[in-house]
Amino acid sequence: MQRVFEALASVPRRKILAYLAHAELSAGEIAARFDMSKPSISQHLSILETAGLVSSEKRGQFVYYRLVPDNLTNTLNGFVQEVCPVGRPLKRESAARRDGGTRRRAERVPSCDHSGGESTMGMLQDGVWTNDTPVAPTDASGNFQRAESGFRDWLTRDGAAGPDGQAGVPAAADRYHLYVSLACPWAHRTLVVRALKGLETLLPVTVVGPLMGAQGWSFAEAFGGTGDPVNGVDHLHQLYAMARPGMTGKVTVPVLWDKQARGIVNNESSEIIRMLNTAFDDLGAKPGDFYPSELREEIDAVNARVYDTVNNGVYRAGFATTQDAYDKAVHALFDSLDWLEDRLTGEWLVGDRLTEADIRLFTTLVRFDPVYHGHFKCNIRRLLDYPRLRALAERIAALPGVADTIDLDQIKTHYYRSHKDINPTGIVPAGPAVPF
Ligand SMILES: N[C@@H](CCC(=O)N[C@@H](CS)C(=O)NCC(=O)O)C(=O)O
Repeated sequence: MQRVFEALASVPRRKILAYLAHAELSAGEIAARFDMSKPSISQHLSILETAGLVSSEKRGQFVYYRLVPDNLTNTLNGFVQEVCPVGRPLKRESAARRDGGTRRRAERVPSCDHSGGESTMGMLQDGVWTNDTPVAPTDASGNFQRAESGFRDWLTRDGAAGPDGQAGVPAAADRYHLYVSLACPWAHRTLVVRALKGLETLLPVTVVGPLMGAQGWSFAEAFGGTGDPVNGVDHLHQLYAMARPGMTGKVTVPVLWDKQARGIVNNESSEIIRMLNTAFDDLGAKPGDFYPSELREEIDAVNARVYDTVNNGVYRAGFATTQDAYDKAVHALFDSLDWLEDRLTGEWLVGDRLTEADIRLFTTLVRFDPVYHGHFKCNIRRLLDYPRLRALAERIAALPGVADTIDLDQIKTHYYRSHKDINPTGIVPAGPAVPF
């Protein structure tokens, strides 16, 4: 598919859209109509055909091409979203066309519309990628609603069941793989624990590009991804469809992938970090317990408030679609930040050691001033206005391997360019300076 994007990237967009509008033409006719050389149009069409986007039929001495609209629409949506620098997701619209003097029913063709409107994003529906669900689903009162993660098996040292009886799979070298986005705060948690536990070799990582385009997260190197050496797919949704054919649901990072079973073990970050805390301990993981039994009750209590009002709270503020929903979210967020600042009398949030409570807060703090303060309107105060929280974030960033998990470019690019409904121009701000 990457070849298709590369080929398409070299074709003026109006010509690609013109392909769409002419459902059945010979290469020669297309070339003549759009002022392109026949070899170059044939080359594009044959790439599109290899990718299953057009079919061809030889009639007499001519080859006629017919587009496969669903596949092509998906691909072009991805193309325009990811390649056009300020492109919006394609909107379907009608276009009447004349063919051989007979007015025929219009093809539904996408157009590249930079004029504003609501961003949409995708999910799998009965195993098929669709991209017309809202970026941030809200309830009737304008409150952002986060979907539940759908894969909840548990990685343990020996394959025993998880803490609440979840199906267990045994830790092993060279069996599991982590799929992440460097932009995503939830995925970032898993990278921090992976670094602290020294799991770089035991648990390799694949990184999606920062833009969540019309095909969702992409591995394509052209869009900042690392490629997918494990499954060779271009988009994360293909992995989900492979893991659970016919599934309906969101396609999110992080993903803990089982290479042996060719399936997803778990896609819930709070659970993945808990697994990584101990699962590889017999296989050479570094010492370190970030969920010690004597502190669990307190960690759980801090996590619950931080998740609701801080980690997810910034999204609730940023994706609110009513003033009331925003007001509630933003005040709850800053009440919690004030509360955290007050309770941070020592180095760490719970007890006198680093725990997952700190790690879970950390990935939100890193993004706070560069993204949430402006993009999500969380601007009552900045992280820099909270000396203890800032010091906590800097303390964690200074732990071995953690600085390498922070990529501010990808973080800013992702948020400011993927959420076109709240930042329609896609412009990424230059500042502010942050200590990470
Ligand atoms: N509860 C999940 C949330 C993960 C999540 O929402 N990830 C975002 C990126 S920051 C995502 O992949 N979103 C894609 C989508 O919503 O379609 C977790 O903590 O692992």
